[in-house]
Amino acid sequence: MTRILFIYPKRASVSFGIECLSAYLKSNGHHADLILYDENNFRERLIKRLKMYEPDFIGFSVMTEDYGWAKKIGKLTRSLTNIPIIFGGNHPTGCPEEVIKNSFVDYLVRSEGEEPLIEIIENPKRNNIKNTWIKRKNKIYKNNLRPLIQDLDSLPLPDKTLFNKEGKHYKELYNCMVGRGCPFGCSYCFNNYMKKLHLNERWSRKKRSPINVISELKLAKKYGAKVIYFIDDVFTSDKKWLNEFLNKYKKEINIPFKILGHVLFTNDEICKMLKDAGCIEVEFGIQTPFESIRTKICKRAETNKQVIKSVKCLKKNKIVFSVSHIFGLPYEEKESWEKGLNFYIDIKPNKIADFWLQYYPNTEIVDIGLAHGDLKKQHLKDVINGNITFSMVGNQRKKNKDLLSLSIFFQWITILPRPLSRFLAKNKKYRKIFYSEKVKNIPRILRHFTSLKLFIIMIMAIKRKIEIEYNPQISSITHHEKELGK
Ligand code: B12
Ligand code: SF4
Repeated sequence: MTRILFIYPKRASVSFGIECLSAYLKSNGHHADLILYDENNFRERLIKRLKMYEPDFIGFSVMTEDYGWAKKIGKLTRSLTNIPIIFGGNHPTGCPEEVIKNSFVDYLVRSEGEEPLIEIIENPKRNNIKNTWIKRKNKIYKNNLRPLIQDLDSLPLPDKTLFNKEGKHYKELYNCMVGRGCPFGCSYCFNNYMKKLHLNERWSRKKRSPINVISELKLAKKYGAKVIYFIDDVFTSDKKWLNEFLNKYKKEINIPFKILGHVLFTNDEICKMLKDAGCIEVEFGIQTPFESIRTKICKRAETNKQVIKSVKCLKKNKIVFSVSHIFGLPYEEKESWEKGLNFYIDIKPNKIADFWLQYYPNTEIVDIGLAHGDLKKQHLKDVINGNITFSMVGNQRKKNKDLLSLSIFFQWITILPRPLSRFLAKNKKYRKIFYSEKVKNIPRILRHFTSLKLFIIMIMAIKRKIEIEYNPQISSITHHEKELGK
């Protein structure tokens, strides 16, 4: 039995990738453990864990935004031990030349990690393992990719024990993935690169069978899941599957859930199915209110008309929805930001999540940005080397007061009456009011307050119902009042 210790930053959400790898390792007779990084005494905690757990390998799962962190902690780890270190995840997949350069990276895994990881730990001296780059003294073995896993039911259920023992919230908001890949390939998204990497294969995999997913969720329910979060890129992409799954879900699981959706897979029939099964929130990307930028730059297919239609269906079925927006897209004229406001005011989402464009290496938008001059070669190098900070939109807001006002106004649009929002949008009046980060979070707090209010009303109603049921006096009065039509 081989032991592998994963090191991952402590954040609100689990790493589903690590959960999949851990399950695969365990089903093959190996062992996995996890240490979460935070600034609280990490070095000492790591030393202690290395001593107690005695791992044979150490694994890092690295998204581009985490690469700067992973370099720092990889270096620290190597200063404490010579145990081989494996880097996997999106950034090593997209930028292997850069990542393998680090003296502390011994093995690098590209794309799906289950099979290559097992092969590395079972044959650490082999050089020709598909999906890996392997470093031996001065030589690097760059191996080809293997086919993608198409039968997702063949994989073991994700191992939730690693994160569950780190905090109750990991259990309560349960992340579940029913497929892999996305049917689309938007220019700025990592799927755009992964599709190119696996050009002749089916990147958007057939979803797991409903029975397989339900068996996972029964365990989730047993261990205390309060909300299920389906983190598939487009959960609703297969209507037939959705119908079959949601029918089973309603009968056998019946816990509120949220999903990531897509305008082109949001119609009345789908919304009804979702609502009926307990969907409380749909998140989807619009990225820009400007249709021509959306189609030509983001390479997204949905028109504004289609966005409006989908939003109507969500509202009709009383499903909360949030949209994401990207600032900093090339060719988007800074002054035109305001013009798009009316579109957001019209659709009035429950939340607008705004991001600053991050150029992921090898995605199509990199070429667009370079050609336009918005993206400088040095910036791209910084992304590849991990010299970027995560909170890009936060940084941009600090530098640019107009962007700050706009970003704050986005939050207020979600709660203000439309005529008032339109009034504030006209001649940029909102800039006079929304100029401080301090007021940005007020709508979020108010939204929570509204749900708290609803919660209290609900509890009071339930209490009243119980009182009525157990107190015939109140009950008779109520029925009497009813009869009198009061
Ligand atoms: C859930 C999710 C999150 C969650 C959890 C993240 C996580 N690590 O799981 C949260 C909410 C935290 C999150 C945050 C963000 N995310 Co996110 N997220 C996703 C999402 C939707 C699913 C991830 C997932 O579970 N995939 C499925 C698993 C099976 O795949 P996987 O994680 O890649 O793991 C496999 C392989 O990569 C490999 N592997 C992974 N790690 C390791 C480690 C070792 C040792 C080995 C051997 C192999 C290996 O094996 C795994 C199994 O096959 C993806 C989209 C997607 N479809 O992947 C985006 C995605 C990962 N996110 C992305 C982004 C941009 C972000 C944010 C920056 C968004 C933002 N602007 O706020 C933040 C970053 C936060 C930060 N500080 O860095 C990008 C990353 C692009 C990139 N080049 O890194 C993705 C790909 C979205 C996209 N389509 O572009 N995200
Ligand atoms: S629809 Fe979303 S997940 Fe799919 S390619 Fe576009 S941005 Fe990426």
